[in-house]
Amino acid sequence: MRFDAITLFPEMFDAVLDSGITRRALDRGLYRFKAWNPRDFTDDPHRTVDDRPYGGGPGMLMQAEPLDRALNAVQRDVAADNLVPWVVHFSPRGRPLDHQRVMELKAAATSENRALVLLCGRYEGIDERLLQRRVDEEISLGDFVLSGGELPALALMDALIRQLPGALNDADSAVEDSFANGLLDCPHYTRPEVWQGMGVPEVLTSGNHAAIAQWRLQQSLKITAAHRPDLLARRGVSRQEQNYLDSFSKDANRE
Ligand code: 9D3
Repeated sequence: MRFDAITLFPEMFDAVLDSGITRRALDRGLYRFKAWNPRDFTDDPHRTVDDRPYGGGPGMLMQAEPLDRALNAVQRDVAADNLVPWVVHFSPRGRPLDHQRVMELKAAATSENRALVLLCGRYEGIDERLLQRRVDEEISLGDFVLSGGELPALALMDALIRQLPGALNDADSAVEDSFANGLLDCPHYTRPEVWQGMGVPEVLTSGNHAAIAQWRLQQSLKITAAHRPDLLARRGVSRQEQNYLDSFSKDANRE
């Protein structure tokens, strides 16, 4: 898999890609990454990449031309790897990212020979004409204001890289099921068995693996129903799971 980021802050990517699972996956050759700075595609002495908005208003915009040239350079470079760019613009107006879209982008990258090109805006945004010409898809991280597209681009990379075969060790893999099965994670406990007077649910120290699996599923259902009923509605529940949920609400009514 290949990622190319167009960004005024390439250093931000080093910080994340140099640690943890993303670093190990890079060392294992599971993906490649290049950052491209639009400033390197200017031709004035000040290396200007921004200007004031037509119509007035606060702030500055990223100009189309340096980004267009950077995208041309990326296109040429990825073509040498027999890849075609898929340009993702990170923007507050984009579609909120979720696990399903992460998996679809992984499929596009691996089976359709796409290089994922991550276009990161700064300031108030990017000249609309560049977006119209060059962008395939717009992605948001959610309804809150960030200072630019770099952190969302890194979030997508992290989510995607950990899904690549060989990225996770056995120790990490167990952590995987949570969103993949559409439920939130169950609570976890580690040593000591009593901490500040608080114990661990008895079933977890029982050694009864079937009972433990059932407890964890029940907890996941209960937590998902309480915190994110929208996830349950989207995923649907089996007959067995519905029975659990009904018994939780009966318990709650008795309290
Ligand atoms: C505060 C300025 N906003 C209204 C006048 C517009 C605005 C422009 C640029 C708001 C944020 C940004 C920078 N954000 C991103 O580039 C961004 C983002 C985000 O802010 N939230 C969630 N997902 C994303 S993806 C890219």
